[in-house]
Amino acid sequence: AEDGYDLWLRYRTPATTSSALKIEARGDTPTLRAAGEELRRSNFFATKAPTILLATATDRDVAALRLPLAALGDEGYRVGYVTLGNRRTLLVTGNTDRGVLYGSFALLRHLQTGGSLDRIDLTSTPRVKLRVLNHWDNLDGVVERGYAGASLWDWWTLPDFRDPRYTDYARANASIGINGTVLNNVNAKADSLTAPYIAKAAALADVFRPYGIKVYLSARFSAPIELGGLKTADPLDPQVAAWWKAKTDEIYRSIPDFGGFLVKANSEGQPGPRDYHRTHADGANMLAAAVAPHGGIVMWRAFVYAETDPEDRAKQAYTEFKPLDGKFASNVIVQVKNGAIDFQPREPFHPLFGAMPKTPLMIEFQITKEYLGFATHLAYLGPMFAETLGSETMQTPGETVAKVVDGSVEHHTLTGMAGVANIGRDRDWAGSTFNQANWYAFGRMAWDPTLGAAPVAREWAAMTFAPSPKIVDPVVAMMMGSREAVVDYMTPLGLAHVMATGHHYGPGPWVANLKRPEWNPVYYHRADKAGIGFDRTKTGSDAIAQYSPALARQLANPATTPERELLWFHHVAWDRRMASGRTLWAEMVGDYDQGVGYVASMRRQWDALKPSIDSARWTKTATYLAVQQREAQWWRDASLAYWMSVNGLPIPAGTAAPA
Ligand code: GCW
Repeated sequence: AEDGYDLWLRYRTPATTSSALKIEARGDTPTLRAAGEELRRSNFFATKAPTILLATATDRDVAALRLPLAALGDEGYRVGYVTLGNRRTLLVTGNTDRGVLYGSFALLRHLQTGGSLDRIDLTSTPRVKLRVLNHWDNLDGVVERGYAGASLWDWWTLPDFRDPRYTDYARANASIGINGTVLNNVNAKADSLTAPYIAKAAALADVFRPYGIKVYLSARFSAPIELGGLKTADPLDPQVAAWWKAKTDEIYRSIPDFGGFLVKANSEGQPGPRDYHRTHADGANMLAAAVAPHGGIVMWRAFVYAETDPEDRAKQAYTEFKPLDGKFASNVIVQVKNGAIDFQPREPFHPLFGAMPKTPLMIEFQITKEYLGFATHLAYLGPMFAETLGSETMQTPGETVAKVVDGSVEHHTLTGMAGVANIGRDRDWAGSTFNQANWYAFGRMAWDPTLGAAPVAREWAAMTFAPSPKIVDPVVAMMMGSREAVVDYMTPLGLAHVMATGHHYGPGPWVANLKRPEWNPVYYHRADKAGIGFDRTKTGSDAIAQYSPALARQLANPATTPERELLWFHHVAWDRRMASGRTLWAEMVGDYDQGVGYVASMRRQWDALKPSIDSARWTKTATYLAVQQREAQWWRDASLAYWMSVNGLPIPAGTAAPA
């Protein structure tokens, strides 16, 4: 039965056998073997059976063709027909085995999406260097903010047992170009750096290596105290630096191509250099020195906010990091969240993008839907990724977040995109079929941040279901508006962080009694009798001053602030006139309603697809859509009831009809 295990790697049409497929690989490396095996899994080549040649640019026959391969770099590929000794051959090539592997997956994608076998001309090079999943997996198997079962890593049976599922995980990632994985939670335990866990990580690295995937670990900054028995973890203490160097050398003895460390420091209770009155650069550079001789890197997170700091939480990362621009070692990349607060259904882009020209910045997206309805709500995140990546920083002409991330603005070569994984041990990996699309879209957009959300959704739908417009069109139509629907029924018009406390599931805009003020939803929406929204202009927290002067000028005025971000930047009167002519209050009510209505329309579209989709995947999705509709209504009704208790206004006529 279809249970979603195969993800988008379904090679089912045409349903013939692949016995006639001729594949020749030049060289016998694990990566070329993986490429050949992948092609052999498919049924695509039976009828015409061209010879497929997997070979790198250094192969004598390939070199003789004098193809312009240099520009492909060390991960790009070229797939197309060539004539070799009078024989028409489908050549899959690149400068490295990894290029050939990515080319093999591109070939499969071409055929899975209905491309013809006769005309093939696929060339691509990734625009971003580090395309990395962040697993928030704890060593006890619990995944923080994970909604797809326990951790995929079975620490109990590693390193001896290498579950074949680890290989399937690597295949799925390689198919979308992901080339790194951080195995453990950023809320890290020092134990992950002990010898037994290094051996377990090494076993996973062995499985992933042929697929071009490097392993990284989250490092707990206080590990020298906890594991090394030192009195301090002060990054400027020579003993501390020596401990990290020795630890790093130990890791590289087991994992020669270890990628490096990811660090969450001085945030939400995690230890860090600030505990010793050192800067984040001091901390990052100390670790960077330890991994540098091995070619490793440090991904240092900018997600910081301190308990003692009364500053607007949205400002704290910039306040702390902007002055450190130019102070980081060359193998450090600062990892900046999507959103100055925290992965909300919609946040304006983070003000650090464009503000630290001397420092490579990678973006961190959350693929798991902590704030967007967990596993059950259907929310395709492609449009959210694209919206952020396409945001104009207005620092230099034409500068977008994507161009900061891909290094083109400041000519950085260390570039990256991280995605907090939504993967667990569920049969379907991600908790639902449509959640798989978010994993897929993350990988594809990390490879090329300029790919649009819709083309990526089309690929995914064709591969996941079937390449028929009768299926792809409605599925893509459902997906494309789904994230906006979540924004509408949860956080319309720039609201944020109004979710219930702790787990973040369901509405909680009334919550006001948590011990840290900046955890309370009332801190974010600031609704009162007069109006609603967080004033981030000069009369408020002045967070807008962290953007470029040109953008800050726009955001200073509610009239020139995009309405979708209005309440993020301004405290606005309930009766303010919106572009639609409605009052703010009527607009809000209309948005909540529209979100609920969208879910109802997705259910109708899905119902119509019943005859075209296998029953297991159809039924699970249909059930989840019913849950989503019930909960969208809950969000709307609970939120409106609360706002009405604050503003005393009635529901405007013609809106919020009970569904
Ligand atoms: O989004 C918040 C989450 C925490 C998470 C933290 C972070 C890993 O609620 O669960 O901790 O952000 O990104 O560090």
